[in-house]
Amino acid sequence: MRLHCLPLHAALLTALVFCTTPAYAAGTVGTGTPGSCNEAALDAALVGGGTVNFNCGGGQVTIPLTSTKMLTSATSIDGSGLITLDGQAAVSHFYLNNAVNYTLAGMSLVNGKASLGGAIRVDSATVVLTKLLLSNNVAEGLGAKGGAIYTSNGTTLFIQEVRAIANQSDGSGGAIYTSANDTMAMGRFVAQDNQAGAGGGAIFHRGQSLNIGRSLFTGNRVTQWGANGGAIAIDPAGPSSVVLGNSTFYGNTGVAPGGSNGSAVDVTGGQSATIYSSTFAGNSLAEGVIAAHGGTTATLTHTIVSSSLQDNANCFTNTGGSIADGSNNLQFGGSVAQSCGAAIPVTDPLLAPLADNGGFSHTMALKAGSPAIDAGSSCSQFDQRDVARPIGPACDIGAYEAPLPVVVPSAPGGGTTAIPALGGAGLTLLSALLAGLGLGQRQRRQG
Ligand SMILES: [Ca+2]
Repeated sequence: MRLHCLPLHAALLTALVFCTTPAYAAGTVGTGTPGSCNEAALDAALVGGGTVNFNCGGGQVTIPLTSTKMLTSATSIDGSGLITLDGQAAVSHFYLNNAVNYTLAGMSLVNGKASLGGAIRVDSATVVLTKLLLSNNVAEGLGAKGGAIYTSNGTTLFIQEVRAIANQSDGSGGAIYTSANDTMAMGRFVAQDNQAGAGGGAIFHRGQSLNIGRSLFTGNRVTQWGANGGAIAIDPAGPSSVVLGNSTFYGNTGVAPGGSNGSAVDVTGGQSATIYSSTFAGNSLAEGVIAAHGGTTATLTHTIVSSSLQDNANCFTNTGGSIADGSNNLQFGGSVAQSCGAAIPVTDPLLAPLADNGGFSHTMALKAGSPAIDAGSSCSQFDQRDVARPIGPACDIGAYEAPLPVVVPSAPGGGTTAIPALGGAGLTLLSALLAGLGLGQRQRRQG
């Protein structure tokens, strides 16, 4: 049996290597026309596992599903970005069972429905999800978990370049729920507008290791009184390791101050959590943007926690929880100015609106004069956009590394005009234009 080993992003999954085993009869869905790509053809291609591709005429094709695809053999399915599987608000897409490897790539899984995992349920398998859109999937009913994805029984889940948008769980985990003994690592993930009745508007993590890097959480929410974690609720069932880095949390919400803990992130269960090089802004309607309780310590490093609402502390702790200042943080706003720690400076980080600044997901750029610029030390190698740090004399606080300011002579005879905060493409274009005009001049930022 030949093994195909695909190294995942080293910074996210240090030294982890994922191996698929596509040694079974390969299946191709379709015979070259959109009409040939139907559910029966998909069912036939999936028999026995192996590598499954699509031959549907080269355009976008939607295949309505009437049954969940129950897989028990190692399988790798690649839709090449052209295939949508539609659960028609009646069935989920995949139930990945057995202790084998699965890869799902290049597909949109939409309109799925189940009680556990509206699109994908995983039981004890190792799964790679890459270049997927998970949208409008629902976990419905009493005990619902995981609007798009539910894992259990020692599952290992790797997620890369996946967008989870507008999924919903009546219970916990608007997009994803992990059970005890499961591990999950994700990079370049976007969770937007997901909703959970109970905890974790985007993610509810009960499992062991959780590693999130270079991701965006925006517009996620919890809806029931007492539900925690507008974006992420972390409540491990046993020993765990939780690390969140180089990510932006914007506009996530709880139910109300006093009705939820952690409008963005809630950690409990007595396990430590580390949050580094991340930006929190515009989250509201909970006790704290970041909440730690149940004996849990959340350590912040190189992180901006900013709230514009006067009824919302930036950090909240109770029942033995604590927030640790791991150095180089900023906090701003909120009714309790230094709620993330007395040693953390309270100052306006001068964040620009959430926007496309390059990279896989939107970020909040640092405006000129931001105290976050060059205020870090020994940051991670890349920011949320995969821009190498540091730029300038030091790395920046938060998920976004600001470009060098461009200084242009304003007029013959003297004076300069700073043009800050251009994205990489804009900077390249401006440099080219200036070079053409004989004005090219980049100046390293001082201090
Ligand atoms: Ca810098």
